[in-house]
Amino acid sequence: MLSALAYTKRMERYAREGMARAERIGNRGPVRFDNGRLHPAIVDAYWQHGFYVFENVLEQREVDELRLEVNDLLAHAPTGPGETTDAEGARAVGIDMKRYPYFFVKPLSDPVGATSASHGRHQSKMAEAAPAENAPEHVVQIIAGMCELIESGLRVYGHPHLLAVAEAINGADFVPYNDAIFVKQPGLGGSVAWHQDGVTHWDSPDWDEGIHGFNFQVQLNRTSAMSCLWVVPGTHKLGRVDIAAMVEANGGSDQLPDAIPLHCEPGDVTMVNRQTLHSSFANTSDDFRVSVSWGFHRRKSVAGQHGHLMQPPDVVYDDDFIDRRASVIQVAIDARSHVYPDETPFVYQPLKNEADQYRWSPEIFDSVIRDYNTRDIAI
Ligand SMILES: O=C(O)CCC(=O)C(=O)O
Repeated sequence: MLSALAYTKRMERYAREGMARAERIGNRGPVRFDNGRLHPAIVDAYWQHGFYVFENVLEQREVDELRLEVNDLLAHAPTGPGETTDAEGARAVGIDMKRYPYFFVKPLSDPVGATSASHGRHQSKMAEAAPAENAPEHVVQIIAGMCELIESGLRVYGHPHLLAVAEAINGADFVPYNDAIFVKQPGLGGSVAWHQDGVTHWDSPDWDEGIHGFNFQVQLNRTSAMSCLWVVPGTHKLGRVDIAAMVEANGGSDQLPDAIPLHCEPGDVTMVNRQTLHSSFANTSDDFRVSVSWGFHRRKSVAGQHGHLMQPPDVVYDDDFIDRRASVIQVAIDARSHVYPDETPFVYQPLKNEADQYRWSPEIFDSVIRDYNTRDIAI
Protein backbone atom coordinates (compact mmCIF):
# COMPACT_ATOMS: atom_id res chain seq x y z
CA MET A 1 0.00 0.00 0.00
CA LEU A 2 1.20 3.49 -0.89
CA SER A 3 1.76 6.24 1.63
CA ALA A 4 -0.76 9.07 1.25
CA LEU A 5 2.05 11.29 -0.01
CA ALA A 6 3.15 8.81 -2.66
CA TYR A 7 -0.48 8.30 -3.68
CA THR A 8 -0.93 12.08 -4.06
CA LYS A 9 2.21 12.39 -6.15
CA ARG A 10 1.04 9.52 -8.34
CA MET A 11 -2.34 11.24 -8.80
CA GLU A 12 -0.96 14.68 -9.56
CA ARG A 13 0.37 13.90 -13.02
CA TYR A 14 -2.67 11.85 -13.94
CA ALA A 15 -4.91 14.70 -12.74
CA ARG A 16 -3.02 17.24 -14.88
CA GLU A 17 -3.27 15.05 -17.97
CA GLY A 18 -6.91 14.30 -17.26
CA MET A 19 -7.70 18.00 -16.94
CA ALA A 20 -6.14 18.61 -20.37
CA ARG A 21 -8.27 15.82 -21.89
CA ALA A 22 -11.36 17.20 -20.14
CA GLU A 23 -10.72 20.65 -21.54
CA ARG A 24 -10.46 19.27 -25.06
CA ILE A 25 -13.83 17.53 -24.77
CA GLY A 26 -15.63 20.36 -22.98
CA ASN A 27 -19.18 19.07 -22.59
CA ARG A 28 -20.02 21.56 -19.91
CA GLY A 29 -21.94 24.79 -19.50
CA PRO A 30 -25.19 26.11 -18.05
CA VAL A 31 -28.51 24.32 -18.54
CA ARG A 32 -30.02 25.87 -21.66
CA PHE A 33 -33.49 25.48 -23.06
CA ASP A 34 -34.88 26.04 -26.51
CA ASN A 35 -38.66 26.59 -26.61
CA GLY A 36 -38.93 25.07 -23.15
CA ARG A 37 -36.97 21.92 -24.03
CA LEU A 38 -33.41 21.07 -23.14
CA HIS A 39 -31.24 22.58 -25.86
CA PRO A 40 -30.63 19.97 -28.59
CA ALA A 41 -26.89 20.73 -28.55
CA ILE A 42 -26.76 19.55 -24.91
CA VAL A 43 -28.84 16.48 -25.65
CA ASP A 44 -26.52 15.57 -28.56
CA ALA A 45 -23.39 16.23 -26.51
CA TYR A 46 -24.69 14.01 -23.70
CA TRP A 47 -25.45 11.14 -26.06
CA GLN A 48 -22.10 11.55 -27.79
CA HIS A 49 -19.94 11.37 -24.67
CA GLY A 50 -22.17 9.77 -22.03
CA PHE A 51 -21.95 12.66 -19.58
CA TYR A 52 -22.49 16.41 -19.26
CA VAL A 53 -21.50 18.94 -16.60
CA PHE A 54 -24.12 21.61 -15.96
CA GLU A 55 -22.54 24.69 -14.47
CA ASN A 56 -24.13 26.97 -11.89
CA VAL A 57 -27.42 25.12 -11.62
CA LEU A 58 -28.05 25.71 -7.93
CA GLU A 59 -28.10 29.14 -6.38
CA GLN A 60 -25.76 29.73 -3.47
CA ARG A 61 -28.71 29.71 -1.07
CA GLU A 62 -29.66 26.17 -2.03
CA VAL A 63 -26.06 24.98 -1.87
CA ASP A 64 -25.82 26.49 1.63
CA GLU A 65 -29.02 24.78 2.77
CA LEU A 66 -27.83 21.42 1.49
CA ARG A 67 -24.41 21.87 3.08
CA LEU A 68 -25.90 22.77 6.42
CA GLU A 69 -28.17 19.75 6.47
CA VAL A 70 -25.57 17.30 5.14
CA ASN A 71 -23.06 18.51 7.73
CA ASP A 72 -25.66 18.07 10.44
CA LEU A 73 -26.41 14.59 9.16
CA LEU A 74 -22.73 13.71 9.22
CA ALA A 75 -22.42 15.03 12.77
CA HIS A 76 -25.27 12.77 13.84
CA ALA A 77 -24.37 9.70 11.80
CA PRO A 78 -23.39 6.53 13.66
CA THR A 79 -19.72 6.42 14.51
CA GLY A 80 -19.13 3.23 12.52
CA PRO A 81 -20.74 0.14 11.05
CA GLY A 82 -23.13 -1.46 13.51
CA GLU A 83 -22.97 1.51 15.91
CA THR A 84 -26.18 3.15 17.05
CA THR A 85 -24.84 6.38 18.51
CA ASP A 86 -23.26 9.49 17.05
CA ALA A 87 -19.96 11.08 18.09
CA GLU A 88 -21.69 12.72 21.08
CA GLY A 89 -23.24 9.47 22.28
CA ALA A 90 -26.77 10.38 21.17
CA ARG A 91 -28.91 7.97 19.14
CA ALA A 92 -27.69 8.36 15.56
CA VAL A 93 -29.98 9.83 12.90
CA GLY A 94 -31.50 7.51 10.32
CA ILE A 95 -30.72 4.19 11.95
CA ASP A 96 -34.41 3.41 12.41
CA MET A 97 -35.14 3.63 8.71
CA LYS A 98 -36.27 0.31 7.27
CA ARG A 99 -33.30 0.37 4.94
CA TYR A 100 -30.12 1.31 6.79
CA PRO A 101 -28.88 4.43 4.97
CA TYR A 102 -25.14 4.43 5.70
CA PHE A 103 -22.22 2.80 3.93
CA PHE A 104 -18.85 3.00 5.68
CA VAL A 105 -15.35 2.46 4.35
CA LYS A 106 -11.91 2.24 5.86
CA PRO A 107 -10.10 5.51 5.10
CA LEU A 108 -8.46 5.70 1.64
CA SER A 109 -9.43 2.10 0.87
CA ASP A 110 -11.23 0.47 -2.01
CA PRO A 111 -14.01 -1.57 -0.40
CA VAL A 112 -15.55 -3.10 -3.52
CA GLY A 113 -12.96 -3.42 -6.31
CA ALA A 114 -12.47 -7.04 -7.45
CA THR A 115 -15.18 -8.30 -5.10
CA SER A 116 -18.55 -9.84 -5.91
CA ALA A 117 -20.40 -6.79 -4.50
CA SER A 118 -23.18 -5.50 -6.76
CA HIS A 119 -22.95 -8.44 -9.16
CA GLY A 120 -19.18 -8.07 -9.42
CA ARG A 121 -19.48 -4.92 -11.49
CA HIS A 122 -16.33 -3.37 -9.93
CA GLN A 123 -14.02 -5.81 -11.66
CA SER A 124 -10.67 -4.42 -10.64
CA LYS A 125 -9.06 -3.26 -7.40
CA MET A 126 -8.01 0.38 -7.09
CA ALA A 127 -4.74 1.51 -5.54
CA GLU A 128 -5.10 2.20 -1.83
CA ALA A 129 -3.25 4.59 0.45
CA ALA A 130 -2.31 4.46 4.11
CA PRO A 131 -4.31 6.97 6.18
CA ALA A 132 -2.82 9.08 8.97
CA GLU A 133 -2.22 7.27 12.24
CA ASN A 134 -4.97 9.19 13.99
CA ALA A 135 -7.56 8.47 11.26
CA PRO A 136 -10.81 6.86 12.38
CA GLU A 137 -11.24 3.20 11.60
CA HIS A 138 -14.22 3.87 9.33
CA VAL A 139 -15.72 6.89 7.61
CA VAL A 140 -19.12 7.42 6.07
CA GLN A 141 -18.91 7.17 2.28
CA ILE A 142 -22.59 7.04 1.27
CA ILE A 143 -25.83 8.17 2.88
CA ALA A 144 -29.02 7.02 1.18
CA GLY A 145 -32.55 8.31 1.70
CA MET A 146 -31.92 12.04 1.33
CA CYS A 147 -35.58 12.86 0.59
CA GLU A 148 -36.49 11.57 4.04
CA LEU A 149 -33.42 12.61 6.01
CA ILE A 150 -33.01 16.22 4.90
CA GLU A 151 -35.63 18.69 3.73
CA SER A 152 -33.24 20.33 1.26
CA GLY A 153 -32.68 16.86 -0.21
CA LEU A 154 -36.38 16.48 -0.96
CA ARG A 155 -36.48 20.00 -2.40
CA VAL A 156 -33.54 19.55 -4.73
CA TYR A 157 -35.17 16.35 -5.99
CA GLY A 158 -37.94 18.63 -7.31
CA HIS A 159 -35.59 21.07 -9.08
CA PRO A 160 -37.44 22.16 -12.25
CA HIS A 161 -34.42 22.39 -14.52
CA LEU A 162 -33.06 19.01 -13.48
CA LEU A 163 -36.44 17.38 -13.91
CA ALA A 164 -36.70 18.97 -17.36
CA VAL A 165 -33.32 17.44 -18.20
CA ALA A 166 -34.57 14.04 -16.99
CA GLU A 167 -37.62 14.40 -19.22
CA ALA A 168 -35.46 15.27 -22.24
CA ILE A 169 -33.19 12.28 -21.72
CA ASN A 170 -35.58 9.57 -20.51
CA GLY A 171 -38.94 10.71 -21.88
CA ALA A 172 -41.94 12.35 -20.20
CA ASP A 173 -42.77 9.18 -18.27
CA PHE A 174 -39.32 9.01 -16.63
CA VAL A 175 -39.15 7.35 -13.21
CA PRO A 176 -36.70 7.33 -10.28
CA TYR A 177 -33.72 5.11 -9.67
CA ASN A 178 -32.18 5.77 -6.22
CA ASP A 179 -30.21 8.47 -4.45
CA ALA A 180 -26.99 8.60 -2.45
CA ILE A 181 -24.99 11.38 -0.84
CA PHE A 182 -21.32 10.60 -1.56
CA VAL A 183 -18.94 11.96 1.07
CA LYS A 184 -15.21 12.07 0.43
CA GLN A 185 -13.47 13.72 3.34
CA PRO A 186 -9.97 15.08 2.70
CA GLY A 187 -7.33 12.54 3.60
CA LEU A 188 -9.98 9.92 4.39
CA GLY A 189 -12.44 9.32 1.54
CA GLY A 190 -12.17 5.90 -0.07
CA SER A 191 -12.27 5.11 -3.76
CA VAL A 192 -15.14 3.79 -5.84
CA ALA A 193 -13.63 1.30 -8.26
CA TRP A 194 -14.21 1.58 -12.00
CA HIS A 195 -17.62 0.29 -12.96
CA GLN A 196 -20.67 0.67 -15.14
CA ASP A 197 -23.81 0.91 -13.06
CA GLY A 198 -26.35 -1.16 -14.95
CA VAL A 199 -26.67 -4.87 -14.34
CA THR A 200 -29.94 -5.82 -16.03
CA HIS A 201 -30.05 -5.11 -19.75
CA TRP A 202 -26.60 -5.87 -21.15
CA ASP A 203 -27.86 -8.89 -23.06
CA SER A 204 -31.33 -7.55 -23.70
CA PRO A 205 -32.51 -7.56 -27.34
CA ASP A 206 -33.62 -3.96 -26.75
CA TRP A 207 -30.24 -2.84 -25.41
CA ASP A 208 -29.19 0.68 -26.35
CA GLU A 209 -26.96 3.38 -24.96
CA GLY A 210 -29.63 4.83 -22.66
CA ILE A 211 -31.36 1.74 -21.37
CA HIS A 212 -29.86 1.86 -17.85
CA GLY A 213 -30.70 5.54 -17.23
CA PHE A 214 -28.43 8.22 -15.78
CA ASN A 215 -27.36 9.87 -12.51
CA PHE A 216 -27.16 13.49 -11.45
CA GLN A 217 -24.65 14.68 -8.87
CA VAL A 218 -25.07 18.10 -7.30
CA GLN A 219 -21.68 19.26 -6.08
CA LEU A 220 -21.66 21.16 -2.81
CA ASN A 221 -17.97 22.08 -2.87
CA ARG A 222 -15.22 22.81 -5.33
CA THR A 223 -13.88 19.45 -6.44
CA SER A 224 -10.61 19.15 -8.32
CA ALA A 225 -9.38 16.26 -10.44
CA MET A 226 -7.82 14.89 -7.23
CA SER A 227 -11.19 14.28 -5.59
CA CYS A 228 -13.95 14.28 -8.19
CA LEU A 229 -15.76 11.66 -10.22
CA TRP A 230 -13.93 10.42 -13.35
CA VAL A 231 -15.48 8.99 -16.50
CA VAL A 232 -14.25 7.33 -19.68
CA PRO A 233 -16.18 9.23 -22.37
CA GLY A 234 -18.11 7.21 -24.93
CA THR A 235 -18.11 3.93 -23.00
CA HIS A 236 -21.91 4.07 -22.62
CA LYS A 237 -22.07 2.98 -26.27
CA LEU A 238 -19.87 -0.07 -25.90
CA GLY A 239 -22.04 -2.54 -24.01
CA ARG A 240 -20.49 -4.23 -21.00
CA VAL A 241 -16.80 -3.39 -21.01
CA ASP A 242 -14.05 -5.67 -19.78
CA ILE A 243 -12.63 -3.45 -17.04
CA ALA A 244 -10.17 -6.03 -15.80
CA ALA A 245 -8.70 -6.29 -19.32
CA MET A 246 -8.50 -2.49 -19.59
CA VAL A 247 -6.58 -2.27 -16.34
CA GLU A 248 -4.32 -5.13 -17.36
CA ALA A 249 -3.61 -3.45 -20.71
CA ASN A 250 -2.74 -0.35 -18.67
CA GLY A 251 0.05 -2.19 -16.87
CA GLY A 252 -2.23 -2.99 -13.93
CA SER A 253 -2.78 0.68 -13.15
CA ASP A 254 -6.22 2.06 -12.24
CA GLN A 255 -5.29 5.35 -13.96
CA LEU A 256 -7.08 4.55 -17.22
CA PRO A 257 -5.56 6.54 -20.07
CA ASP A 258 -8.71 8.01 -21.68
CA ALA A 259 -10.49 8.99 -18.49
CA ILE A 260 -11.39 12.56 -17.62
CA PRO A 261 -12.21 14.23 -14.30
CA LEU A 262 -15.61 15.92 -13.88
CA HIS A 263 -14.18 18.73 -11.74
CA CYS A 264 -16.82 21.13 -10.48
CA GLU A 265 -17.63 24.29 -8.61
CA PRO A 266 -20.28 24.40 -5.87
CA GLY A 267 -23.74 24.32 -7.45
CA ASP A 268 -22.60 22.51 -10.60
CA VAL A 269 -24.39 19.30 -11.49
CA THR A 270 -22.91 16.35 -13.35
CA MET A 271 -25.05 14.02 -15.41
CA VAL A 272 -23.51 10.63 -16.12
CA ASN A 273 -25.02 7.81 -18.13
CA ARG A 274 -25.13 4.71 -15.91
CA GLN A 275 -23.40 2.73 -18.66
CA THR A 276 -20.47 5.15 -18.80
CA LEU A 277 -17.42 3.67 -17.12
CA HIS A 278 -16.74 5.75 -14.01
CA SER A 279 -14.85 5.77 -10.73
CA SER A 280 -13.45 8.01 -8.04
CA PHE A 281 -10.05 7.73 -6.43
CA ALA A 282 -9.08 7.73 -2.77
CA ASN A 283 -9.17 11.33 -1.63
CA THR A 284 -5.72 12.24 -0.38
CA SER A 285 -6.34 15.86 -1.41
CA ASP A 286 -7.53 18.80 0.69
CA ASP A 287 -10.93 18.86 -1.06
CA PHE A 288 -13.99 18.06 1.02
CA ARG A 289 -16.22 16.48 -1.57
CA VAL A 290 -19.95 16.06 -1.02
CA SER A 291 -21.92 14.95 -4.06
CA VAL A 292 -25.68 14.71 -3.73
CA SER A 293 -26.60 12.05 -6.28
CA TRP A 294 -29.79 10.64 -7.68
CA GLY A 295 -30.86 9.03 -10.90
CA PHE A 296 -33.72 8.46 -13.30
CA HIS A 297 -34.77 5.76 -15.75
CA ARG A 298 -36.97 5.40 -18.75
CA ARG A 299 -40.13 3.80 -17.45
CA LYS A 300 -40.00 1.06 -20.07
CA SER A 301 -36.51 0.03 -18.92
CA VAL A 302 -37.78 -0.89 -15.47
CA ALA A 303 -41.40 -1.95 -16.04
CA GLY A 304 -41.79 -5.63 -15.28
CA GLN A 305 -38.14 -6.07 -14.31
CA HIS A 306 -37.27 -7.59 -10.96
CA GLY A 307 -34.83 -6.51 -8.30
CA HIS A 308 -31.18 -6.83 -9.25
CA LEU A 309 -29.28 -4.19 -7.32
CA MET A 310 -30.44 -3.11 -3.88
CA GLN A 311 -33.65 -5.14 -4.06
CA PRO A 312 -34.20 -8.84 -3.48
CA PRO A 313 -34.73 -10.69 -6.78
CA ASP A 314 -38.35 -11.47 -5.92
CA VAL A 315 -39.27 -7.77 -5.96
CA VAL A 316 -41.01 -7.00 -9.24
CA TYR A 317 -41.20 -3.46 -10.53
CA ASP A 318 -44.86 -3.54 -11.46
CA ASP A 319 -46.98 -0.45 -12.09
CA ASP A 320 -47.91 -0.11 -8.45
CA PHE A 321 -44.29 -0.30 -7.28
CA ILE A 322 -43.13 2.21 -9.90
CA ASP A 323 -46.00 4.65 -9.39
CA ARG A 324 -45.46 4.68 -5.63
CA ARG A 325 -41.77 5.46 -5.95
CA ALA A 326 -42.44 8.02 -8.70
CA SER A 327 -44.86 9.92 -6.46
CA VAL A 328 -41.79 11.11 -4.51
CA ILE A 329 -41.09 13.34 -7.51
CA GLN A 330 -44.49 15.00 -7.22
CA VAL A 331 -44.15 15.55 -3.46
CA ALA A 332 -40.68 17.00 -4.03
CA ILE A 333 -42.06 19.44 -6.62
CA ASP A 334 -44.65 20.63 -4.14
CA ALA A 335 -42.22 20.79 -1.17
CA ARG A 336 -39.91 22.90 -3.31
CA SER A 337 -42.64 25.33 -4.35
CA HIS A 338 -43.13 26.45 -0.73
CA VAL A 339 -39.50 27.49 -0.38
CA TYR A 340 -38.89 28.72 -3.94
CA PRO A 341 -42.25 30.36 -4.71
CA ASP A 342 -40.85 32.43 -7.59
CA GLU A 343 -39.82 29.39 -9.60
CA THR A 344 -42.10 27.82 -12.17
CA PRO A 345 -42.59 24.28 -10.86
CA PHE A 346 -41.89 21.38 -13.19
CA VAL A 347 -44.96 19.59 -14.53
CA TYR A 348 -44.42 15.87 -14.11
CA GLN A 349 -46.63 14.47 -16.86
CA PRO A 350 -47.45 11.10 -15.25
CA LEU A 351 -48.95 12.81 -12.18
CA LYS A 352 -50.08 16.15 -13.54
CA ASN A 353 -53.75 15.33 -12.97
CA GLU A 354 -53.12 13.99 -9.48
CA ALA A 355 -50.83 16.71 -8.19
CA ASP A 356 -53.33 17.66 -5.48
CA GLN A 357 -53.02 14.22 -3.93
CA TYR A 358 -49.30 14.79 -3.43
CA ARG A 359 -49.12 18.18 -1.75
CA TRP A 360 -46.49 18.18 0.97
CA SER A 361 -47.96 17.55 4.45
CA PRO A 362 -46.95 15.46 7.47
CA GLU A 363 -49.45 12.80 6.33
CA ILE A 364 -47.99 12.70 2.83
CA PHE A 365 -44.53 12.55 4.35
CA ASP A 366 -45.60 9.42 6.22
CA SER A 367 -47.31 7.75 3.28
CA VAL A 368 -44.93 8.68 0.42
CA ILE A 369 -41.56 9.77 1.78
CA ARG A 370 -41.02 7.65 4.88
CA ASP A 371 -38.94 4.62 3.88
CA TYR A 372 -39.40 5.55 0.19
CA ASN A 373 -35.91 4.19 -0.46
CA THR A 374 -37.14 0.64 0.17
CA ARG A 375 -38.82 1.20 -3.19
CA ASP A 376 -35.74 2.34 -5.11
CA ILE A 377 -35.87 1.04 -8.66
CA ALA A 378 -32.45 -0.39 -9.32
CA ILE A 379 -31.63 -2.24 -12.52
O1 LIG B 1 -19.25 9.80 -6.92
C1 LIG B 1 -18.51 8.85 -6.73
O2 LIG B 1 -17.46 8.96 -6.13
C2 LIG B 1 -18.92 7.52 -7.25
C3 LIG B 1 -20.28 7.56 -7.88
C4 LIG B 1 -20.69 6.27 -8.44
O3 LIG B 1 -19.92 5.38 -8.60
C5 LIG B 1 -22.06 6.06 -8.82
O4 LIG B 1 -22.90 6.94 -8.67
O5 LIG B 1 -22.37 4.95 -9.32
